[in-house]
Amino acid sequence: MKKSPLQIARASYQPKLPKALQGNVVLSEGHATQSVADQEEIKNLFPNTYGMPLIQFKEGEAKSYPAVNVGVILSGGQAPGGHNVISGLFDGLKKLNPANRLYGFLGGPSGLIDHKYIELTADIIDEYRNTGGFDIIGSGRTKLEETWQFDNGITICKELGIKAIVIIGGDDSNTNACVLAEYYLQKQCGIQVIGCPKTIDGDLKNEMIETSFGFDTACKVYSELIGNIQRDANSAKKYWHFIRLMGRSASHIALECALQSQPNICIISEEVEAKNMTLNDIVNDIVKVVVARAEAGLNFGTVLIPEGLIEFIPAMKKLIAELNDMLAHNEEFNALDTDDEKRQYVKAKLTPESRTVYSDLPKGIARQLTLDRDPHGNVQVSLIETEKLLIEMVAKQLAILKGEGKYKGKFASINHFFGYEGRCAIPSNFDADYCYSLGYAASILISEGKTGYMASVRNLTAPAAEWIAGGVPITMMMNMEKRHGAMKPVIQKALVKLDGKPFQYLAAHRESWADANTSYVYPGPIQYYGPSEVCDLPTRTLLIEHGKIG
Ligand code: FBP
Repeated sequence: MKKSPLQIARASYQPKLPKALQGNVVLSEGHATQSVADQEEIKNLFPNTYGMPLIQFKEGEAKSYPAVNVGVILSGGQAPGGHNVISGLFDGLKKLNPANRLYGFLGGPSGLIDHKYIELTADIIDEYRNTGGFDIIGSGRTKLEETWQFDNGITICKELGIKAIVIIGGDDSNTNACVLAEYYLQKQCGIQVIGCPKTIDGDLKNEMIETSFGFDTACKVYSELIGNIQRDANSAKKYWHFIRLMGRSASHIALECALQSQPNICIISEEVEAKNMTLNDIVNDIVKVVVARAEAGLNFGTVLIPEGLIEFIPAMKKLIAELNDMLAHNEEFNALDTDDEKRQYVKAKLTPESRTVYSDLPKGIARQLTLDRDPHGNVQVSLIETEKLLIEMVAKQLAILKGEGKYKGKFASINHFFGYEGRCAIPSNFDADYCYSLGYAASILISEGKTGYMASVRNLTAPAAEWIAGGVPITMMMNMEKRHGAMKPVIQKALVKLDGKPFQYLAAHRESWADANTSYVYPGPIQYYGPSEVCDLPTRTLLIEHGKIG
């Protein structure tokens, strides 16, 4: 396969490890832990994996470990650094015992269920060191939730002599990893399960997991693009750019990109919900900034919009819930021929409040809300082009103001959606090092016989040598939440905290970023070689959270 010069150079990059992982490692175990909430319920549901201690790795004496075979699974959306988790796991296992073997299940969790796998040898691993993507074994979104799936897993693990499975995934996949660990302990089948925190969305984080991997690289790629757009906007001075950013429900990506690039406006879904804002409130806020900048002769700007916004507008949330109930597997609706008939059908069945919201929406968006549905019959919120919706509504409002003589500017807009551009980027040094360390930590947890743990690496704003590696019991991160109508034990999803330092930083600065003294920052592309303060920099979210930026 032909490689770019950067790919060739990155193949020989040696990821940095925390000091405690560089030589021989011993475990230091803390006190018993408890779940973040709903302790009694979680304890009852996880009698074997509840309350286990936190684990920290320390430098120690050499120790010999019996050989183990291990299986690894990539689960869910791609995130930069996945290949380094696998190479760290491979190197760690080989160092602990050269007879250890690593198998990769193909295409995500379904590989375990359907017995599709390859053995990951040194030759294969070397091809993928420090590269983006999940293509070494592929990923998938099959959920490991049912006992027949777990039992299929036992069959293949027995066949291959696998004693441990590493699941690299987001909050849901790690929740399932914990359920699997508990099930295998109950069955006494001798298969350990270890999780690794992956997702560009940044919503798998808590006291012990400072960030999920991939968030750093993805945000740096999007911030570079936003910076480039801002430089263009500031040069041409004629367009307003509306930029939607991936990230599912949480606004961490939009917030981090705003902290890096200082756009004129950054909407945070969690704030919209907390302030009970309507779509019109959001539009009016944008209009105010557009008008004020136009008065200063600046008919350009940038607006960052988190992917999940629409779900956080309380009135929209209600409308979507009503549509989900009404349209899930609704044959009567599906039999209607024209868009107009469908629109009338929906209007007739909505509550008066939701009918008004629905009627006020631009027709294209209203149509999207009724057409694009997932296999459960729910609206696929991430497919809704909120950036276009906002542009249309802002333009309408500005036209009214123009008619009233309250706005004299020009509004020309361009819309963007950034997501796939960053999910498979070559991992930044931060993600390359962090992921390699996570994989390495997983290899030690396995060799020490642990199960139901997530590999953890903390103190991430310090140089890599000072990072603290260990394991966190997954039950510690759990609470009970309603999913598909029933209460389930799940890892608590981390949305943007409005009293958290990163949001507070945005809130304190956004007025000055919006006004006529354009304060854009142009982050530029990820740097892999050069001074450490440029190449090894963590996200601004982490730096602000750790008090490194005031
Ligand atoms: P996960 O890490 O939770 O799997 O999601 C990552 C993500 O990129 C989201 O930001 C986005 O909404 C979703 O995946 C897109 O999914 P798909 O890859 O199926 O298009």
